[in-house]
Amino acid sequence: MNKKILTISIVAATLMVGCNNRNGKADDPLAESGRTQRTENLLENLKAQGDSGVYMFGHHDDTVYGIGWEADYANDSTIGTKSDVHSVCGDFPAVLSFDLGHIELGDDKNLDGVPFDRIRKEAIHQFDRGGMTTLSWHVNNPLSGGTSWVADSLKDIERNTVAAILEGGEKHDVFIGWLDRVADFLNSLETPYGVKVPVVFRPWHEHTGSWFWWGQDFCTQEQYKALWQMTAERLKDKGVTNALFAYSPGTEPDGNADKYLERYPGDDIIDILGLDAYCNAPDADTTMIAGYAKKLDTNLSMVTKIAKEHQKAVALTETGYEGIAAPDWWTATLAPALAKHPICYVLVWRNARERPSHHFAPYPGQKSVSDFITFYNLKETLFLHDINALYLKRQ
Ligand code: BMA
Repeated sequence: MNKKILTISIVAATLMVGCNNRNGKADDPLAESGRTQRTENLLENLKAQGDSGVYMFGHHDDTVYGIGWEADYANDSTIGTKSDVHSVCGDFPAVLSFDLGHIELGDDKNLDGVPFDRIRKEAIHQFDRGGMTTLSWHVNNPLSGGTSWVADSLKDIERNTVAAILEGGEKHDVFIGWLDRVADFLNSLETPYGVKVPVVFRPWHEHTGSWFWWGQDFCTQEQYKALWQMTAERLKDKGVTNALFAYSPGTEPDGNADKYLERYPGDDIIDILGLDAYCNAPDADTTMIAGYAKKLDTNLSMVTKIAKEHQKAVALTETGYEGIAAPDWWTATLAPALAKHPICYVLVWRNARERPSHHFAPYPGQKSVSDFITFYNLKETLFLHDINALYLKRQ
């Protein structure tokens, strides 16, 4: 090849690389980390958001069902159109959350009866309108065939489950297949114009308690860390480039950073430091509500301190007051508890259409509606209309 042709080839190749980056998508380049640039931008924006004293509001299964209704899954024109939160304040949560439980089984619907195809479409739609999606995973037990929740009668099996799915274990291959189904789903989160939808993936949550088979009493520290390592590695190997990872212990560390970090899989795996903390206060018991506020304060102080040292974003990855019996809970309890801490989002759990007392967000007629509207209007709270440029590079 003469010099001139060689030069032309190099220029042409350079131009092609410039247009078609390693990902093969003109406008969806991969960053140095191997994740899409938008995914990295999201992470940077989440960190900055926390530091600026505002936080996004999130609600689990918000747009797929609520009290007295369920979306028409056969009709795509209903995607992202109905929500208890929207019915109450005229805006959607900035953060939607869905669960991947039962995707591992190859089922069409998740453990709460929501089709995975609809979850995919909701996440893409939420991205298209500027909001964010987070995904949890209440994965079944591959050894006992049971659910995520430990069954007393199966305790011996539960104790061996994590060991059984790690490398060398009898269920390792099965479990890799389960992870591959998660990877396929994450890879399928792509807009029609070829952009991967960044999401926050939050598996292996509340492991500081012992109600899930990956919980404190059912595996060693090293096994729990290895579980995360295996998860992150397999998703990466399967080409997942659009997932941030959130670590979300429960309140058991109770302000003790060593406890919080005891099973931490490492800065190279985790992007967001989370906390799951619920308000249990039957009959609006004021002492119990105050206890929740204190518990939040103690644990969020700990998490935000750790996050500063590790340069991570912080989120209240799950919270809520089942039934919201105190009508002023949003502005008298939740907002003041969050005001002191640089979190990027707060997420309340679902409004179960099949079990109406199991609701964590208001719906028309619910007793905290008027207070929720005040909460919505606080300058600190961000809903969908308040969000812009979540996926753009920070200047
Ligand atoms: C729990 C409850 C369950 C549900 C699970 C996964 O907290 O809401 O009813 O199946 O989360 O969404």
